Amino acid sequence: MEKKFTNKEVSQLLSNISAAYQVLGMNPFQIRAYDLAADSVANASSEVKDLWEDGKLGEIAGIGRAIESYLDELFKTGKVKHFEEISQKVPEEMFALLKVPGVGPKTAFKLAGEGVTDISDLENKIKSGYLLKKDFGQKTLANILRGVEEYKRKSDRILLPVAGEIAKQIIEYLKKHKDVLEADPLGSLRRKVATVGDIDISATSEKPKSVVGHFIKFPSLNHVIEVGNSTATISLSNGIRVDLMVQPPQHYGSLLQHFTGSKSHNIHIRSLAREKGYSISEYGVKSLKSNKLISCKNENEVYSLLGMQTPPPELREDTGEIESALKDKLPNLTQLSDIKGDLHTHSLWSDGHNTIAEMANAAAELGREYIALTDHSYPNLRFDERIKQIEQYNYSVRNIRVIYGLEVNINADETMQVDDSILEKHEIIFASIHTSFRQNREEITKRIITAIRNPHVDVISHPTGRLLLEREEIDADWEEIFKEAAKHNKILEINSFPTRLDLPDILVREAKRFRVKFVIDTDSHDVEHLKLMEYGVDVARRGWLEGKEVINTLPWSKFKKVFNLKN
Ligand code: DGT
Ligand code: CA
Ligand code: CA
Ligand code: ZN
Repeated sequence: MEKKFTNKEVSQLLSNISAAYQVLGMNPFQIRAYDLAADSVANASSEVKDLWEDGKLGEIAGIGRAIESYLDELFKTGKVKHFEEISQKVPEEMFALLKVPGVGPKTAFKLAGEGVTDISDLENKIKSGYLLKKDFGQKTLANILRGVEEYKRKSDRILLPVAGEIAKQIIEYLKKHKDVLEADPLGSLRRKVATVGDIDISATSEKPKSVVGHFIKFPSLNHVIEVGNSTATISLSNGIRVDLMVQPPQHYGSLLQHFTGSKSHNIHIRSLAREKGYSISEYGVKSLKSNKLISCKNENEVYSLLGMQTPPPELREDTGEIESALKDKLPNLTQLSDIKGDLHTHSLWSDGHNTIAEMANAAAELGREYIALTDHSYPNLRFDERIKQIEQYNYSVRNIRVIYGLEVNINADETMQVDDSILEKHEIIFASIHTSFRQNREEITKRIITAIRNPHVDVISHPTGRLLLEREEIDADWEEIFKEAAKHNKILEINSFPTRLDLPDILVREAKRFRVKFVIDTDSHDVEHLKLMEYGVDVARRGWLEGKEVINTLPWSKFKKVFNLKN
């Protein structure tokens, strides 16, 4: 099978060579060259292997001639002889240890030398005191252990759609059992958190024990972690954990309320309940006066007993939703059916997989009234020809309007990837950071603010640059950015792509306080991606956004006026 070589893998390989060079005490300039190359591959907006296939490897700044020829060898033959020779001079185990934040090449080398084989072995050998006896300081080991915890936290979580798909299968399986009346996904999955720790499922049945018995026979089960009369925890063959809780119908509302969480929401709700003379748990609501259980078949009954509205699950983080619900003042959150257009998409003109017509037809199929094609503004793109093609499409089709836009890189030096004369020909401009993510706070903030001030820029897309489970957010002064966006009437994107979900929910809520406006879009590179809009809507809801704060909830007749577009 031909190996794929993703940017992540290539970048990892180059970092490993840099690490080996460092341990072997090689020339600092060579080391620097590998670090630079690893960084630019990790941050490249296209797949490096694709560029190589097109003979465009040289276009990536940061890859020098020597490394370019090694990558050529890698993609041609699947390996690099020189890299293998270098790697053989250091213990192989050190490379796995480098994944721990804070562990550099020298430490990894030393640890491997002491017989540490992988990250979990590292954790054991610190906790058992073994490494303390081996010439590692207490403080160093405490730092490493903190790095191990951080690594575990990050790698343990799963993306929301992945968790959703698994939960769906389990629920279908549960519902096949005759004693299951209802089954629902709960926990962080129901609150639509961007990443999920474990999957929580509830079921209602008169015979909880028989439901639990069925659950622990789920086909892709790896092993049963814990099992009781009405609860069980299992681990699936892919390592994901699933919790099940079952309650009879008269208390199912209490279970839904408890198991949806969050923990901090529940703690607040329970103390509120006490003030009102109730005790709330997953098993039911009890009146403190009569010491009797009160039946709550659904969640609304629990919340209304406390004299409040039912907060949408996405808001249940104890960040003001309880106070609002008590005052009957919950926001009217935006929803998927409000969305009228998709404004960030790519076609074959840049790195997308489909033609403009295919993208537009698929969007129309989903009920969108408009779609903006915002291909990357590669400087050698035939911009005029592309615009003409879009205009021709618009001329021939009535059910959707295609907007010709661009996604333009904000260069590290604050300039734009292409001249203003190119930007001004287009109907909408998205500006985004695709390189040099690790500039300091002052530099990167200024970079975004300069883009906001560019009169041609309409939207800042995926503002934090994070890639979930992969790349941290940039370090920027968000308050400054939100103020500037509000002042210049510029829009911030909520990117629906499940690895991005960017702006993140917490920043959405903060930006909202500055009266910033938003668009929710898919950043589709394929017709299939157009369906990912729901995940961006989830983020908007977790950020407390109402429909009126999201520009692409406007029907075309109003949207075109905001952007001054012809029909
Ligand atoms: P996760 O799994 O890390 O993505 O986050 P959650 O929110 O799904 O947390 P999880 O699976 O530990 O627990 C599911 C829900 O159960 C949680 O959202 C609220 C409830 N819960 C768990 N532990 C406690 C607790 O100690 N006190 C209270 N009041 N509720 C809890
Ligand atoms: Ca959970
Ligand atoms: Ca759980
Ligand atoms: Zn894009």
